[in-house]
Amino acid sequence: MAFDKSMVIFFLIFMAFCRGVSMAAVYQVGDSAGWTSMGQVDYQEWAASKNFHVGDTLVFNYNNHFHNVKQATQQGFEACNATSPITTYTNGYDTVTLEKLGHIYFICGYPGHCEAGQKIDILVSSPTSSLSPPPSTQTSEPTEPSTASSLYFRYNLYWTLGVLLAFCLSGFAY
Ligand SMILES: *[C@@H]1O[C@H](CO)[C@@H](O)[C@H](O)[C@H]1NC(C)=O
Ligand SMILES: [Cu+2]
Repeated sequence: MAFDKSMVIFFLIFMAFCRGVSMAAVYQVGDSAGWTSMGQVDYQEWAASKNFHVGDTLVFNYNNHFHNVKQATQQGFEACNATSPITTYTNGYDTVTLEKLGHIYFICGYPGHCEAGQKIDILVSSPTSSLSPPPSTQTSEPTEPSTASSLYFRYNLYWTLGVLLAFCLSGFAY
């Protein structure tokens, strides 16, 4: 029983650790193409292929002679209107940490660029609860000391932790 409890605690600590690691994801907008108006990237498609969470970081990589990044309101995003941005970034390598749930909109402020598709709507969502809950600690089952079933439980738990670690390290846990 003590063994089972310590394993459950280990499992919970592990999950917290995994979550912390996963939440620090860094995404370069447009991947290797960066932040561009040349049409190589469908930013809506790019954004739809990711799961953004609070704590993740976006990197806008671009030539700042030709582009900038303006965080826009939903109206500004939809109308490609960059006249009253929430924030303007002009470094050419700008990092933005996602701080809250919901949509965050970015457009390029150079004439015609947003219209050409240099705009992105990032939806920051809470972590999915697709993972199964930790093993039950209920004591209602018969407490026959069965070496076979305890070994099976142990094997099963290590296997589960191994799979979770693999998911965690590849960034797909959340
Ligand atoms: C752009 O937005 C500003 C302020 O939000 C507004 O005053 C202006 O009329 C808008 N321009 C266009 C062309 O919609
Ligand atoms: Cu631009």
